[in-house]
Amino acid sequence: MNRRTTLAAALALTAGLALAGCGTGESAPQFTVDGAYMPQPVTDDMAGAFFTVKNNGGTADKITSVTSDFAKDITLHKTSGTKMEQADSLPVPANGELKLSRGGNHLMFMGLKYKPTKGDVITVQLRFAHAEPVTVSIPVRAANYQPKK
Ligand SMILES: [Cu+2]
Repeated sequence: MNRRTTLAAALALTAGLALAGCGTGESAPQFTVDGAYMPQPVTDDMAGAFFTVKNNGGTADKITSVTSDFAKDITLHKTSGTKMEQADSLPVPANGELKLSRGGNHLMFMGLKYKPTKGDVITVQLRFAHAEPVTVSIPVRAANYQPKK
């Protein structure tokens, strides 16, 4: 059971990334995450989450997986038409952003440890093909929550 040490390592790496990214003019991927939320799920079977990842660097990257103590199984999903399908990765363009939103790309959580309610905060680690992991705190909102534009 080394989940705790893995998490600690991820946090340490994230802190290092933030420091290394401060004031340097280089073009390595540098991420900021905005507007994260998880609508309070109806059951404890499944939950979704949304946010925007901004890449402030000149190098494209992609999210390849997401881990959390909150759920056994977290997958990346994209929506084509009315059908959602699992994606192996989600691209974050250089000097661009990856948007996860209702009806579009999203994170899908299954095997939840508990049913989250409004006011809870879920912590996840985004893992990239190239950059170090980024830890994101995702507040749980009302089931019908819509972010302000
Ligand atoms: Cu989905």
